[in-house]
Amino acid sequence: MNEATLILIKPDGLKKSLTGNILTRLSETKLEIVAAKIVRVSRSLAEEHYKHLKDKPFFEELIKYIQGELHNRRKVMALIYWGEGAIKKCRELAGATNPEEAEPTSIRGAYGRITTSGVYENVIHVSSDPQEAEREIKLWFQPDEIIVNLYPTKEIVEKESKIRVWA
Ligand code: DAT
Ligand code: MG
Repeated sequence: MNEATLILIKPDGLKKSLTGNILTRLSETKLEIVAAKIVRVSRSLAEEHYKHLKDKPFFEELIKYIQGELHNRRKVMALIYWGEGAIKKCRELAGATNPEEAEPTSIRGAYGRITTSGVYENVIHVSSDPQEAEREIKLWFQPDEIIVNLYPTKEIVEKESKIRVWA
């Protein structure tokens, strides 16, 4: 069954110039990229994304990490991969959450590290299951930014909303 997963190349991945390497590794899956963009991560987006970890002692550092404050790179690359078994395929390539426990040939095993303050800098995020994927994709992307119809949508008329257009 086709499914979708959110992928984030985290600020350490961008700072270490790993985008090409990571995308090359992910291309082994033969999945399709159906959305991609560079995002400046707000505090509220970071907190919402990691809300399942808000009681953990490392939460504050994790928020700083995903916002790029630990790497002076205030952006992440967000993509959606889509196809048969997308979540399992991408999580296998990513490797274990803890980079020291990840297979050395996995993305996190090859490129991740644990900082002295204990943050797992594991260069990539992959959704953990279909429910999380849906929650995360709806958090990071609007329907029109995705080239396939993943989830039901509706049309609304927004009155008096201010948008920026090219001058
Ligand atoms: P994953 O990213 O593999 O889905 P997760 O959702 O449990 O893992 O955790 C999200 C991120 O939080 C993870 O990529 C790195 C960080 N993290 C998780 N557990 C940690 C720990 N024990 N110490 C430090 N950072 C941790
Ligand atoms: Mg997770």
